[in-house]
Amino acid sequence: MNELDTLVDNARAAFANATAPADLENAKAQFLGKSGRITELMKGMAQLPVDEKKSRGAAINVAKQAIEAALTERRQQLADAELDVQLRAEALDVTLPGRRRAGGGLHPVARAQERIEAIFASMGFDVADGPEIETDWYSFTSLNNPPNHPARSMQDTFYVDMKDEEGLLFNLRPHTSPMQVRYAQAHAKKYAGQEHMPDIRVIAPGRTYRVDSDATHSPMFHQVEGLWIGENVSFKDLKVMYLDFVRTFFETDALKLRFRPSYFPFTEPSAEIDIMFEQGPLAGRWLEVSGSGQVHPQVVRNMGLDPERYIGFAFGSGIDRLAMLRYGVNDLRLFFDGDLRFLSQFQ
Ligand code: 2NM
Repeated sequence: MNELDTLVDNARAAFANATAPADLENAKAQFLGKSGRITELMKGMAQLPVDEKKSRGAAINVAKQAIEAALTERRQQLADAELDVQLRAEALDVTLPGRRRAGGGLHPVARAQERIEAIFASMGFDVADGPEIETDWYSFTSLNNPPNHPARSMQDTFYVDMKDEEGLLFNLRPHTSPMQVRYAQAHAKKYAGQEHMPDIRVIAPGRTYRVDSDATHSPMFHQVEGLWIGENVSFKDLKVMYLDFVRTFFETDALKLRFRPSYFPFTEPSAEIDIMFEQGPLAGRWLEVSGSGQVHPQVVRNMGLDPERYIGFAFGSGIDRLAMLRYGVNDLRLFFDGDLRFLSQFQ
């Protein structure tokens, strides 16, 4: 092998050894640079006799072109390899499953409340919403609670360290009745002096508070109270309306309802409402689902209405309890522990 072939082979080997572009450019300088091997060979031609110059020059040029071609090829290889590394690093696997945002959903008690609101709205009831921090008058006095009635005591009601105009502490409402009284007052005022007043038909759903905590009582719970007052509203209307409500809520007609005598300061007479499923896991047992009664004349008066002319009924049910019966939940505390393994089952 002649000297020029060896030089080309050496250049190819040096280029192949270069694994980074900077190495390759250094290797290039050794062969093609100003003081590289090819340049030196060109300079060496000066001493040659004229007739040898031509063939020697042509041979050096062939070697130079071969080295240049090898350089170009190696440059391309390195550039390709670099691009390959970059593409691998940025590769996306479009077949991977997407990262899904966990779906939110309504709390089972909120779902129950929405159902209750929709059912009563379809029966012509308005839905009223109001303050959770109440005055003594709205929570107790207006509802015919005697001043020393135990419902008022510190055992039962949460008080807020703030006094109202009468110098009495505000409370966290222990029932939603205050909202019924507020609604009825506004209604009475709106139609005062007019010959005809439309019936009051309203439900007041929402959060309520009592000092109580065990498997069936939570210090914060939910109530829905209903009120229907007019000139000729009776227990018969309550029974028809409430039976229709529970049959719609529980999605079954195989259900019986009974009234059981009871006592509340704000109603006279008063009754507990029990239901019995005729089918399903709860069948055959009377279940208490509501308190109710004919609104006490004093309460009607406190609403701004004449109890000689207007009469009606009210009821109060626990939304949490209705939700427990509907969804088959046996411990009230599950609703308020915030455990997603429990809550996500209702979505
Ligand atoms: C109950 C039971 C019986 C009730 C009474 C009133 C109002 F505002 F008319 F006085 N609202 N809700 C009532 C009656 C509530 O809950 C167990």
